[in-house]
Amino acid sequence: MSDHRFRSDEDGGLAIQESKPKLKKPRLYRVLLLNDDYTPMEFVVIVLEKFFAKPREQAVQIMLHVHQRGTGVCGLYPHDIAETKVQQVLTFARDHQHPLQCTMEPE
Ligand code: TYC
Repeated sequence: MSDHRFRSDEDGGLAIQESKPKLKKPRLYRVLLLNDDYTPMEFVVIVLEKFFAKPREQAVQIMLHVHQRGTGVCGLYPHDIAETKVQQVLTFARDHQHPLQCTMEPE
């Protein structure tokens, strides 16, 4: 019946482990803005629009939240993207002589 010389799944005795599709969800990090007494409100709104793609209304809300509560979330990102955003904000603030601080923390 089934002639072993012509078996189509012949593997020479090797066990083949099928690999599972294994794209894991990345851990996310919150990027935070910190309040200070000197950075102009308008500058913070521009930061939220420019680096976090927030529409103006939402940018104003987040800015006011930070102003009133001390800190606020700009967005959730994988580690390397969060790190880049933090650096972009710090560089932009320093370039404009504002003391605005930005940091990240695990979700
Ligand atoms: N507190 C600042 C002011 O009164 C405004 C401000 C808001 C600064 C948010 C930083 O992350 C910040 N001009």
